[in-house]
Amino acid sequence: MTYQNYSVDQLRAIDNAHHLHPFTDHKDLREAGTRVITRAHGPFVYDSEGNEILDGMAGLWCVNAGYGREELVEAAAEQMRELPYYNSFFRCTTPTPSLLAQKLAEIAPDHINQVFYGSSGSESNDTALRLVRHYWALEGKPEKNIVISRNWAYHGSTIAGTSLGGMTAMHEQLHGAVPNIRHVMCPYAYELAEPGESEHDFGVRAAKAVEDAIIEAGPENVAAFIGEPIQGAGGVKIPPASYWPEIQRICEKYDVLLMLDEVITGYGRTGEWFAAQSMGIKPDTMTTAKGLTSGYQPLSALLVGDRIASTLVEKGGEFNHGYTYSGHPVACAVALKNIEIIAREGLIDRVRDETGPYLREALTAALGDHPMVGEIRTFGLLAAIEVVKDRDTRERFQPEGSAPVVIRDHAIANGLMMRAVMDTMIMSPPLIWTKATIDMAAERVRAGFDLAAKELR
Ligand code: PXG
Repeated sequence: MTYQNYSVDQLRAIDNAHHLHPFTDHKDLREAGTRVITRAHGPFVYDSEGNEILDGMAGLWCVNAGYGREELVEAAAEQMRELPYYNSFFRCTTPTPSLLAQKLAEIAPDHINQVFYGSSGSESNDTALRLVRHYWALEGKPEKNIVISRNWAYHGSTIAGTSLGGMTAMHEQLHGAVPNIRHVMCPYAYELAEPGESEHDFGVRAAKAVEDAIIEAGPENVAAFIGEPIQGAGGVKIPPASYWPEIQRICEKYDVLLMLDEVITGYGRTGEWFAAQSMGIKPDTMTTAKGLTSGYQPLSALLVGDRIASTLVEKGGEFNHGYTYSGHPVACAVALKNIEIIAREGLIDRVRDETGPYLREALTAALGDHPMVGEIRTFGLLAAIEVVKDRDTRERFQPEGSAPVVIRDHAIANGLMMRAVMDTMIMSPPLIWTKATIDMAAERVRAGFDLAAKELR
């Protein structure tokens, strides 16, 4: 490795001098310095000090098949030798994006059979937004172009992704969002359900907020609703079971397209290939990325349902949109191999039948009685723990979001990588975790909470 000629201190200094990191306070980072991750294997990452850290976030919600997969390395190397790049513009294609599209059509819900590629979730959400508006224009209804989204949604960091998303701090720096995108409440029962309101009723009420927004805008003006099946970056907000079927019903009632953002939930995380299958819904578009290649290559795939695809094909006319790396042959080769591995090793069934339920049991056993835990929720291999100062009143520590950072730092020091989102601790581990890995993680989270409790009291 080229970097092995440098000491860790030199690498830190170089990073500090030249590297602007994403979602970072650059003044802070210059003072605090960075943790240098140098290698990884299986469920572990290793830092420059040689610490072994269990990766509870699968990188950034993406390394579904775990680290150190030689087969993925080989798939990339083989493709690079044969054909490192060619475009899929101007009536050209290359073999791997075609074969991957066929595979994706096979594992996606039946009514989804077409794929448009990008290199990131943000890019594919841009594609999705353009595509639904283009669809309605082709259908002779160009005025049907408003998209309803939700507070706390994360749909990426490009201008379209930020505009679709519902993160106020990101909107504040946007200085002009993409027009005609509206936001409604998200189905976050822990904070938004009324006292005494059942999960079911809350889910129906949260879906009704979408219907109200459609009616207010006029259904003839609304192109689509977009949502993450489970809000990830917003704090693993798992909707009540009543929510998605209601959303589906409402979209059908007003002829509004359903755009599902499966960037985090796709490729096994919820115990099915896609959360659409877990929730039993039929989206018109599904944005996928991350777990598609287990993060070994940057690649995203917008999965497009038959309704939109058939209009594109029947009406014709160029869709003026695409990226240099749409259908990158190397990224697609890695994705094909990654999907083969996930299927061959039965990782998805394991999440659904074994590790998903066990993650919930283990976290509940480790933390269910902890004075700083307000709620534990999981779905497949996604987990959230609400951090409170008082379990009964649900009072939070002040300032907002301060306590989880303390827990996170202790968890990392104890060998578990976790993330803090406001007042919620979250986990999204690789699908290769076993019951033994989960036990190890649960013990380390508990240690993180205990040490934080001592520090905060
Ligand atoms: N949609 C969803 C649901 C995502 O989670 C994107 C789109 C954008 O994907 P790209 O590949 O453009 O980043 C994401 C990405 C976090 C965090 O802090 C989450 C994401 C990205 C960066 C940080 O949890 N999710």
